[in-house]
Formats: sequence, structure tokens, C-alpha cells
Amino acid sequence: TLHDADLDVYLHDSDRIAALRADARAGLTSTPKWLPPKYFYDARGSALFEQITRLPEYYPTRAERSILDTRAASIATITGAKTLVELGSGSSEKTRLLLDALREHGTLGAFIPLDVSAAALREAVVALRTDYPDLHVRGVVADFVEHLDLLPHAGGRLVAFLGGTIGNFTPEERTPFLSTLRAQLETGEWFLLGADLVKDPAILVPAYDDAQGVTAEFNRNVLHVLNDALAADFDPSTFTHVALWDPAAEWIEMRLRSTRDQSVHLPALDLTVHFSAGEEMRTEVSAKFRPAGLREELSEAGFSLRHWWTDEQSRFGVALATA
Ligand code: AVJ
Repeated sequence: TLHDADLDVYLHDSDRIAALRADARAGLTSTPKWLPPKYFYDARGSALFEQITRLPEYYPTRAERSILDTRAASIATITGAKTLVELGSGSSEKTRLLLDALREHGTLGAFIPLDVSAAALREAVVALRTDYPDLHVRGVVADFVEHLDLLPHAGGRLVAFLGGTIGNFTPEERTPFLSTLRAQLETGEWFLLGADLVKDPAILVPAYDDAQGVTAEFNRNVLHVLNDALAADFDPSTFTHVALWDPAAEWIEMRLRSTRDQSVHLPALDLTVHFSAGEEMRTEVSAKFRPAGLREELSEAGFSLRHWWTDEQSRFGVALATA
């Protein structure tokens, strides 16, 4: 473990690049082609995502914040958490609502934000240490799929997984994720899960295809990431953004569509990939949930759902479950 003043690093640049190489090779040589959404979030991608959260069409962040605003004090009272762990914390901005409530309640001693992006974490940790001087804040650079077993065994933990990021998993990925998380927790510890809900596609689709084109730029950013990391020669301007609702899977799918016949070179992988005109590559799924389905999945993983809250328009849900 490399120790830095602010962060514990379990995921090193060399691991990240090895995973990117393996994923890029697997995805770009498949039919249809795909890329995992976790690679959106370099510094530029994280900044674009922050911009998305403020778009008029992108309701999830505001809806979840309104729930946390209303319920943070209850969450603090119910859980009496001593340690808050946040998976995929990013800027940890909404988490401040929880931190404030838990601090008020008087039980909280530590906050452990965990994220794949060291840059985003370092910034968040520095700001949090300034604003919460009595709190022990330790950032953990890790992949929440691979490194769940490295969660600090503090006791009295509340693990928060917010923003609807659980939607990035397919159902086949969700099940082991939830079971592994449950296995890491002691009976009586807590899990707070934010999930976007199934709703009218006329609301869902614009949230992933905004008028200003910020989401389109976010989507194409994965090509910039491949260019930077693998010396690839993607021309992002030759790919258009596609967002569609899959009613059977109940997820939003983002794709990049090649506007022309073209070959892309990835010298670091010794790979040349052909795209035909109109060919689409999947870059993200963002699954939407029904309350009954989520309760069932939590219970199958060994959690008991204790509270379920939605915003006033029932767009987004927050589940509080105990291990
Ligand atoms: C960060 C995964 C929750 O799925 O809504 C936003 C990412 N993609 N716009 C989501 C995203 C396109 C976001 N999550």
C-alpha cells in the first residue's frame, strides 16, 4: 500500500492501465463493440459529469439531494453510524448532508470516501478536512467492484452508494456486488443505496441526451481517454452520441455511433479496429429500478430493507437497509 498524506492507494496507475488495456481489447473486438463506463472519469470526464449534474434535464442529482435533505437527520438517528464509507464518492458533495446530520447526532468519528479517481479524491479529502476538522477523513483509491474486501473494519459502519451508480451494473453484475458487500459487513451495520426509478421515457431520455450536448461530450470523452492512455487515434468528432431507453431491460443505454467507415489504431494494444458507417458501440447502461425489485435484490443479498424514501415526484429512491 502506497501511503500518501491524504490517501490510501489500493488501485495504482499501473493496475488501472492494465485493466483499461484488457477491457478495451475485449470490448473493441466484440460484436457489438462495447466499453465499460468507468473509463469516462478522467479529470475532464469528472468535470463534465459535474456539469451534467447541474443540467435542467438531469433530475437524479437534485432528486436524490432533496431526499437526503429531508431524511439525513433520520438516517443519523436510525443508524447512529460511527464511520461513513462512501463508494464511488466523486466530489462527495451530497455526502455533506449526511456528514452534517451525523456530526449533529454526535456519533460520527470517521469518513472514508472510496473512488477510482485519485485526483477527485485528493481534492475532496482536502476540502473535507478543512470543513470537518474533528472528523478523521481518509480517502481510499480503489475499485468498488474489486476492492470491497479492503473496506476498513471499523465497526458501526454506514456504507453509502449514492447517485444511482448501481445502475451501471447489469443484473448479473449487481447480484455478486450486493452479496460481496453484505459479506463484508457485520450484522447490524448499514447500507444506504440511491437508485433511479423507472419512469416515462420522455423524462428519462432527455436526462441522457441534453439540449446543450454536455452528455454527448461526456460520452465521447471515453475516446479521449483511450487516445491518451493507449496512444489510440480515435477522432471523437466522427462519433455521435446515442441515448435510448430499453423497455425490456429497463435501462438507458448510451452508445457512440461511427458516422463513417473508419479504422482506428491502438498501437499500445497492437490492434486495429474497424467501424462501419452507422455502427454503434455501447458505452454505458444506466439501469432504472422498481421499489419491489430493489427490495427483492437487497433481500436476496442478505440485507433487510428498513426504510424506503423517494422525492416528491417519485423519480428517485433511497433505500436504507441493514446487514
Ligand atoms: C454516475 C452512473 C449515476 O447513470 O446517470 C450521467 C452517469 N451517464 N449521464 C448515470 C451518467 C450519463 C450516471 N451515474
